This record gives sequence, C-alpha cells and structure tokens, in this order.
Amino acid sequence: MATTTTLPPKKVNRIGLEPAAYKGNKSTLCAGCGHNAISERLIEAFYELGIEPHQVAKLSGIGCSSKTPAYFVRSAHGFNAVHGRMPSIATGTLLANRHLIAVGVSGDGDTASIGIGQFVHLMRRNLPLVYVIEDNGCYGLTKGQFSATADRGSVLKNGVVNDLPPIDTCALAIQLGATYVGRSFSGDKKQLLAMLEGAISHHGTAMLDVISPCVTFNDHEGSTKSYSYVKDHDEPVGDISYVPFLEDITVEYDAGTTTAHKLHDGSHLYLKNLDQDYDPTDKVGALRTLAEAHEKEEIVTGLLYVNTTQPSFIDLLNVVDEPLATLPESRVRPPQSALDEVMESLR
Ligand SMILES: Cc1ncc(C[n+]2csc(CCOP(=O)(O)OP(=O)(O)O)c2C)c(N)n1
Ligand code: SF4
Ligand SMILES: [Mg+2]
Repeated sequence: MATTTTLPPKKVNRIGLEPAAYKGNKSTLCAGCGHNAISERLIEAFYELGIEPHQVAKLSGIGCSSKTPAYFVRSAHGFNAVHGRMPSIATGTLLANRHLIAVGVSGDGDTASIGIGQFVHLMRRNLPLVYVIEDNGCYGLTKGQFSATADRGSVLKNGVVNDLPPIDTCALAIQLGATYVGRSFSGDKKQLLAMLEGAISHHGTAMLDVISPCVTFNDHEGSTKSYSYVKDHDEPVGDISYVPFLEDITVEYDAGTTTAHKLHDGSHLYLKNLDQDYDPTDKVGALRTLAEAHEKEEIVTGLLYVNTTQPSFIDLLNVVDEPLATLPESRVRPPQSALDEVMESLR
C-alpha cells in the first residue's frame, strides 16, 4: 500500500513569499568576508518585513562592498554606479519614484574617500534612503590599501602604519542631518537585523556604518577592523528590538530603561539603554559619545541617533505622488502659452 508523506508547510512571509524570493546570486566575494554576512541580513530583513521585491531599488558604487546588491533580492531594481557616485543615482531614483524602497550599499573607500563629496550632501538632504557602509578600513577590491576610516596606528599586513586620523562617518552623518544613524558589526546578527529593519521602516536618511572585516587584507593583528579587535572593543549603547506595524504593539517594556520610537510606517523600535545616560534623540550627546569612544579606543555600536519628525527631501520638494514615468505628456510638458509668456518676458 502506498504511503503518503505530508510535507511540512512552506515557510512564507506576510505577502506569501518564501525566503528564496529575497535571495540574490551566489556571492563571488572571499569566503568569510564580512560583506557576505551583511547580504544575509538584508535578505532576512526584506523577507521579515514582507516587502514586494519590485518595490525595492538597490544602488551601489564600486568595490567589493558595492557588489552586494547582486547578492540580495534578485528581482529588485538595481543600479551599480560609478565609484563614489551612488548618492546622486539614489537621489534621482527616489525623485523619479517616491514609492521605491531604496537601499544604497557602499564601502568605506567608496564613501569616505572618492565619494565623500556626494556623501556629505546626501546626509544633509535627509533623502529616504537606507545607506549601508560595509566598513573594512581598506580598499578590499584593489588589494587592501588604507581607506579614510582606518584608525590612526592601525597596521597593514606589510607593516605600513596609518598615521592619519579616521573620518567617523557616523559623527559626520549625525552632524550633517541624517535622521537614523547607527554603527554595527557584520558578526552581530541580532543587532544588525533589527537596525536594518528599523532603517527600512524609517522615512529619511538611515546611515549605518557596519564594520565588516576584510579577511584577505585586513583581519590580522594590528588591524582595528578585524573580527577579534571588534569583538574585544564593541561597546553597545543599547539593545534594539524592532516590532513591525502588523504585530501587536502593546509590547511590555520597562519605561525606566527602554524607550519606544514610532517609525513612519507604524512600526516601533524599542531601545533598551545599556548606558543609563544614553538618549538616541540627543544629537549633541550622540556626538559626544562618539568622540569619547574614540578617546577610549572603544567602538560604540547600536542606534546612535534617531529623529522621526524631520521632513524628508521628498516631502520638502513636494514631489508628485505618481512615478514620473507614468505621468502623461500633458503633465510634464509646459503648454505653448507658458513658453510664449517666457518669450514675451524676454523681449
Ligand atoms: C574612478 C575610480 N577610481 C579608482 C578606482 C579603483 N577602485 C576600485 S574599488 C576601490 C576602493 C574600494 O574600497 P571600498 O569602497 O572600501 O570597498 P571594499 O572593496 O573595501 O569593499 C578603488 C580605489 C575605480 N574603480 N574608479
Ligand atoms: S578582498 Fe576583502 S573585502 Fe574583498 S571580498 Fe575579499 S575579504 Fe571581502
Ligand atoms: Mg573597504
């Protein structure tokens, strides 16, 4: 007699898609590269949030890190830009269609060296973009030279010592106007996933500097971006939990140590202070904490700064609701009378 085997029910998210729908191509990066772990968390975050792949736009520049868009949400839109020029492509993307959920993935070289000019202007605009820096303190793709985020005193494999101070991309982003800023570590699955989920739900620039060791060129003794160094010097400012808008938001928490922050889409972030005095809505306090951590040679991780009330660039510009490509000609082309008026005014 034939026996029937019952297969376990397929795991699907709230819109009925399986985890496979959020995967990308097989990674061509080195085994053990921190960037691979970040791709995994991006896959999980989009799956957990139940976002339609066609709603997602993936943008990047050039570098090992900038290959990341190939490794998550295969059927999303994607644009691999020129080195350091992802912010302008992201800006154009979101102005053309304000409903896209845009994620830019960059490297520390792509952002803090060649791309610093575009980065600073992006941060002051509060464009609703998730901007992830996969920060390994070096130019991995071009064989491991120091980048501008390398700490003073860190040593290359060949013994060269970095004499220059680092650019702290989190301090820069907070100071310039980004409204969701955090630092994490590719090896900290729980923290990074919650921070990414919160970033995707945030309406404004969410800048995450994720320390992501380069196992081939910058994971040795003397590097301050190695797995062992980061594990030994990680000082989280708080514990972060993300609760999507669909779930019951009456989560019980201790108001003495935990604060709740409502995000644009109705989701909530619960931030449990580990440092009693840390308040992620205090801009000056966040900058002070970063400066003090540098002095103590600590790496502060977690959500460092959040402001959910600042209007985004899209809101400020009052961009039309419909994607520009769908507007009929009558709405994008001024009539002859408008042109005549201009010509008349120039007589
Ligand atoms: C205009 C231009 N200048 C220089 C390069 C060479 N280049 C390619 S990737 C890269 C740096 C990549 O470093 P990072 O952004 O930190 O990415 P990683 O490879 O470390 O992930 C450089 C200098 C280039 N491709 N284009
Ligand atoms: S060279 Fe470094 S950054 Fe590039 S893939 Fe390999 S480990 Fe990652
Ligand atoms: Mg790098």
